[in-house]
Amino acid sequence: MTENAKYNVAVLGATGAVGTKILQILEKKNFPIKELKVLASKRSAGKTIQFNGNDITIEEATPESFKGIDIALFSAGGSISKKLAPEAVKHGAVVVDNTSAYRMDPDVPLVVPEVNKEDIANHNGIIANPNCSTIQMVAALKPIKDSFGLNRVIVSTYQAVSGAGDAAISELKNQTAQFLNEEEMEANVLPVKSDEKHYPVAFNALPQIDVFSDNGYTLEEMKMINETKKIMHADELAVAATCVRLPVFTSHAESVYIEVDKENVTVEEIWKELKSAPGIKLQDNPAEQVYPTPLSAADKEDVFVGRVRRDLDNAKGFHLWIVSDNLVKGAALNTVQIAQAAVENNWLK
Ligand code: NAP
Ligand code: 3JM
Repeated sequence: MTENAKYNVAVLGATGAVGTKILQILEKKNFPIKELKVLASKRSAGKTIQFNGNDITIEEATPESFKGIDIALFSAGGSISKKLAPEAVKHGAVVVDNTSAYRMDPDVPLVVPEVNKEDIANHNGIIANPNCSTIQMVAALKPIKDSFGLNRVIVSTYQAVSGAGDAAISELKNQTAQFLNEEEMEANVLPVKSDEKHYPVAFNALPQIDVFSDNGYTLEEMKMINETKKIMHADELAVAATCVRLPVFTSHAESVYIEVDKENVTVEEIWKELKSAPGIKLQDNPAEQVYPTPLSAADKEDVFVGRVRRDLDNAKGFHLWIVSDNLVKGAALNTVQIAQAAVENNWLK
């Protein structure tokens, strides 16, 4: 990095659940910004957003928005990324994309800096930020894989509504009030806004996140499966996922079963690796009821791991409970960390 270099940064989707967090984290990390452009839809154009104490006017995102931009952080949905990321790249920007639009493109690095930061160097203008559920899982599994090998992962998720945007957050609030007032709960957003049926999430658990694919898995489950193999450079790793939406506002939790390669690994050895891993905090003491929960992880930057225990039937099997704020490490923080790594290592080009 050139000493004291500053960059023109655009945030697309700046008014959304993810975009709002991205702006907070850029501020908190004192990202080297020369000029900041905040972009959203026509609906928001002309309104203002506060950044570092200044009012910044929101602009409608168009292909021309990216003229002179060095780094563009995208979180306005997959179709908008498909349309505007190539335009931003044409104008010379490096795009960090938070949607699923480019994640499995072989030409696009898919990065969790604690796991595969070096992949950023191979970008051709677009770097993809993984799905929130994938990020926290691979961050915790990386130190285990490095020390003991990893053959299989079976994960069940307990995901917060904020992963489905501001509309889903409002829906859980409204349904909760309706239920407590003994009114009928209205469901229009979850499990998937564009799908045929909608079910209340309040006081419920929905085993559908994103739409179904032909193999019986949802797209969210297929994202976890495919993205995990790509980020860990492990095509041979067996991964299965069941993704469930819960009436929780913030933080995804995951019950994860793993099979390591090495014989006779102990829980204490796994603890030791997790304790020294970047971005991971071990909270595991059953005797004192210590373990992470969605509320305890909310607004924190780390991925929290607890309940590490040996499987009772498979000597190479272990169970873990992994919790992290889905909008922080699961989305905005990881995006900003990718941009920071690109800047610090001179990987913007
Ligand atoms: P959200 O709260 O619904 O916000 C959507 C944002 O996109 C708003 O800023 C909205 O602007 C903007 N937008 C919508 N249509 C647009 C258009 N035609 N042109 C420009 N901007 C437009 O959703 P969110 O939860 O922040 O998620 C946004 C996207 O980020 C998702 O669709 C998903 O692809 C991605 N995401 C990724 C992760 C992850 O795990 N990495 C997690 C959650 C979401 P207005 O306010 O003007 O409508
Ligand atoms: C999280 O394209 C869209 O409408 C957004 C769908 C979406 C995604 C996605 O596929 O990009 C909503 C919430 C994600 C994600 O991170 O994969």
